[in-house]
Amino acid sequence: MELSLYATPRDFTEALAKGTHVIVIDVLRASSTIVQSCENGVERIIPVADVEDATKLIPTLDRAEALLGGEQDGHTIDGFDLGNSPIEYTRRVVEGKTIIFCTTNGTVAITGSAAAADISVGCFLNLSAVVARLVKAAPERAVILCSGNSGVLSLEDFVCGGHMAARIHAELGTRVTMNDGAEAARVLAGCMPDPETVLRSSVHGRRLAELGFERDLEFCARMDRYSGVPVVVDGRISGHDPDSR
Ligand code: 3SL
Repeated sequence: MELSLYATPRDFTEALAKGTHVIVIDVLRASSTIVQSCENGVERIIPVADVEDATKLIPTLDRAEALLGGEQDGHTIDGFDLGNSPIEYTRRVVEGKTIIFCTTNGTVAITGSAAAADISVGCFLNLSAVVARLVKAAPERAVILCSGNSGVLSLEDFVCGGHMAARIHAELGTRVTMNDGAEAARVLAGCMPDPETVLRSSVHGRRLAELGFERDLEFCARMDRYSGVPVVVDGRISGHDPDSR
């Protein structure tokens, strides 16, 4: 397996995406919110790149069954039902629902990966499961795509990707070759074993704490809380991939 890690989606072109298996990471907070929603029985999530796409889609759905979720600058978007705090996405709120989901970086990374052969969503919450699914699929080319923050590396995504690269390396040994991004992230992750410390020291984590989302940091730092892996098929995330369990 050729494993590449991109610190942001900026250099991950459509040509590079073709034929690859991609794991999209946005630890704070889009990936964590998607994983949490799938755990809590959401019917499907439609990730969109911007608010305009979300507002175009919502009239096409039964409003009683559909929710608008996501953030701008960390806050709930005007007219949306939910923000981007995974702890808002309880079973009572999301079970059986369709969520149109729009965030600054995470959903942009997901929609931008559309040309890939396989797209899964990963974070600390489902780290072992998303790695196991990839190793089982054994694609020739795999990508760990960190969402970053407006084109800039995010420590929490990079270190989470590094833990994934380390696990893949441990599983496959000489059968995996890594690009410099994957190797750098793997080495850094070895020095940062505690996710909560990573989240609390990152720029985005500190900003979320200032905005009052302290509990989200604690939640998103939980390693392997879940064993399901959200997968994106034809632009939709439909609960969990049964093969991943
Ligand atoms: O950028 C994103 O996609 C969001 O996850 C950012 S935030 O954590 O909701 O501010």
